[in-house]
Amino acid sequence: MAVMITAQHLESFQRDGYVVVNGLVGADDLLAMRMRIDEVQAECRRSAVAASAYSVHQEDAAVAAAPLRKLTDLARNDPLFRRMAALPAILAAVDALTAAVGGKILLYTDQAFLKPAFHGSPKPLHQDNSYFAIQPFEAGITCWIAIDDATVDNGCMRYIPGSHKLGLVKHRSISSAHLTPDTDVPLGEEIPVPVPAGSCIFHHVCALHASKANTTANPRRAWAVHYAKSGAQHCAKPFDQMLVLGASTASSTN
Ligand SMILES: O=C(O)CCC(=O)C(=O)O
Repeated sequence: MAVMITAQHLESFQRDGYVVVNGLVGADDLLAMRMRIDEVQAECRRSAVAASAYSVHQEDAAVAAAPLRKLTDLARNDPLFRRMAALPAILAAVDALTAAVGGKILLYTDQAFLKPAFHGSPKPLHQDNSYFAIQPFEAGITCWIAIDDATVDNGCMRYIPGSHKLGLVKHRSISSAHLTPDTDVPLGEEIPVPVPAGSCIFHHVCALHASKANTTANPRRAWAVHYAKSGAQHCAKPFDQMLVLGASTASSTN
């Protein structure tokens, strides 16, 4: 789909630490992703091998039949998601928004946030780089793809505009799954960012973001694809464990 990153997109990303790009993923691909996510969830219920490959997280770890909260590594395990992570329009946007750092575009990891109907739990406020430790910050970026319409009631993304300018703030662990800021620094106000299915929100690795519970009768599925540039100086994950998805057009070779 030919959607270009414009000067306005770049300006929003630099100012707010995130930018919405509408219409990047088409209806056929959205349908295929929804169907494949349903199949993967069923496979993970049947097979411990599949559950391990996708690092399944349940909404309630203590209840065997609890709805699934998150699947990881879809692109590594599944051809459809591998193709989606390398969608030319998405890689072009990643390239434009990480142009300060050269090298290849790598897949750091990816995660489907499933927010099942009525059970989808909140994701606490955090910066992705509290998990990823990508240095410099401009060498990483997340593309959050709305697989369903994301609304205020079903738990759309919420961002604190400009929070990427704080750099990485100290986080603490609040459960086995979540880190959240642990600092006296004023962080600012979260704002909801509802988007229609097929939109992508690109966010900086230090953009503070969260999502609330899904209180509706339908799932709010989204797929977060986390990219790193091979020109990064440091990442928590070894470079040889990341898939190469594309070449950068950035002139910098660091
Ligand atoms: O989809 C969500 O609710 C949370 C996503 C998120 O935290 C991320 O993309 O880093």
